[in-house]
Amino acid sequence: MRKFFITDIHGDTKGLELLLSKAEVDWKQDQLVVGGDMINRGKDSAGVVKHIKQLTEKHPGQVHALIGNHEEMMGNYIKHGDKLWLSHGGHDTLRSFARTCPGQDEQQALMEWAYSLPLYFEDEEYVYTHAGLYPEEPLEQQSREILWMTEYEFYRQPHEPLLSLTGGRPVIHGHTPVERIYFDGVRMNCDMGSNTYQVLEERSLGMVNLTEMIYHVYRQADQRLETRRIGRI
Ligand SMILES: [Mn+2]
Repeated sequence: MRKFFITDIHGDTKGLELLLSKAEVDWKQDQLVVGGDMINRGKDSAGVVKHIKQLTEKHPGQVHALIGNHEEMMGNYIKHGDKLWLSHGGHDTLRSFARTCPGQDEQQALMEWAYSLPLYFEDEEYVYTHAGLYPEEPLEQQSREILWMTEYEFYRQPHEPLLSLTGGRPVIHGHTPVERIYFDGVRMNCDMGSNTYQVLEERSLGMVNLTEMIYHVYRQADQRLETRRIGRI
């Protein structure tokens, strides 16, 4: 059994599909965790959500999807009319859902699934979440503010309280684009800036193989796939 993590897909169905086949995920035994921010910015938000939802239904217990701050914004718009989402690509995402889902009900159900996902997932080795964790709050009582935690805020926390919160397990996350994936023994940021990174050439989607400590990178500018070793710091 191998463990995979992908996060911040941001509407790139093609990248997602290429990485899934490149990683040769064995759906009989491997585990895949999706770290949130499936939607906004890219062209096919609804396609990504639909694909991930299908994977969780086909392989329950093996595929686990988490909420990101972009799904949170969508939920706040749908439930409370909070317009923040619209300035983060919500208009295009609404159109994408309308295109992808034949009926209003299906559209509603797909969106609701995405914004009702849990804040974290844990296994015996790792804790997975979108952006970060507050060491002073128990895992099951984390504030929803963790979805917005900046890399600066998360990485300035000392190691010990964080590891005592997780029972010694490192935290696997996304949220802030990075060009390379590094592991400091406590945290690993796997967001490679899909449809987000300021520098066009650096916009990528990463599929992390935590078992072999490697990651596959799909570079959006030239549509190339690369495999790299996770850096240790
Ligand atoms: Mn993101």
